[in-house]
Amino acid sequence: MTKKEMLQLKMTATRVRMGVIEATHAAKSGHPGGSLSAADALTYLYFKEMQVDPENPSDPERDRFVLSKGHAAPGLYATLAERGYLPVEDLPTLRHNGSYLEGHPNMNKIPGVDMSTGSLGQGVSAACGMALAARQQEKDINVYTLLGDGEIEEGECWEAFMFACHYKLDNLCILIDVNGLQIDGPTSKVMNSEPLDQKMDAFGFNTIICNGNSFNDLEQAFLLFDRAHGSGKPTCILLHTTKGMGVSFMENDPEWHGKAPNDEQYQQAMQELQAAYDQLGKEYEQWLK
Ligand SMILES: Cc1ncc(C[n+]2csc(CCOP(=O)(O)OP(=O)(O)O)c2C)c(N)n1
Ligand SMILES: [Mg+2]
Repeated sequence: MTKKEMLQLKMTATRVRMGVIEATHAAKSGHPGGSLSAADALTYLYFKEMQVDPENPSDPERDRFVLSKGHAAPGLYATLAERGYLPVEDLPTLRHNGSYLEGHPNMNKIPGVDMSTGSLGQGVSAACGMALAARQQEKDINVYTLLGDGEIEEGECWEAFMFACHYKLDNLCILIDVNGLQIDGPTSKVMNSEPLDQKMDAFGFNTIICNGNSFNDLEQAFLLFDRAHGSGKPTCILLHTTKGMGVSFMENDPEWHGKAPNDEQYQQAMQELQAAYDQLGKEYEQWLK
């Protein structure tokens, strides 16, 4: 990827993070931690990887995305807003009475949401069904789904993983946000899933480990997914990320899994993100010269 593209993606991901903070602060609830860890992957998916058109969100030929870790809804909504599916100004209506931006994604209300999720473990199963349907209809559709590393403590995920490999769904890309934390502590203490790469390999996946907060790494990982088409193997990308990424006091702290910033914390978070954005803007201008 060119330096210009890289800077643009970083700036977009920073605006996505600002959207997450705006939304959760206004809602006085919601899930910033896992939205921030996934912001780079969501940005890459919607701005580089997926064949989608915000002008035609229900195009039957579009690639599909299922946010299996549905609590990261603020991250998805902020990404959809940046991509033009919905107005950025609507983000602060998150979780308010009457708003279409519910605490977890509702496919019947939000343009660009392909599956309603929130009950952990279920989204990945729906994604498998979508990938199988696309294959049976001989359509060139990729299906992407994002899970959390706490979510995979749900047995249903492993049933879906078996299904994906049994049916050779090489148009399916399972992303797992390995941020090391779930709702109230480290996944290694609550229910250790490591060595995850070996487990996914053993199930039959084309398994890729990447830094999920690096656009260079993400580019390489999705290239390997592309190359796996025709192999009969579904892809699993293990995104090693930092929960709360981009807001210093939220990073690596399980407290920020499902808590909103108060007014003071909101100010600090926005200042940090604005400073990062301005810095990227300067680099971008220099590059243009
Ligand atoms: C079936 C089900 N059980 C419990 C919950 C409550 N819950 C919401 S998020 C979460 C922890 C998820 O951790 P992880 O998948 O690691 O998410 P991330 O770190 O990416 O935010 C739990 C237990 C739920 N949404 N669904
Ligand atoms: Mg996690």
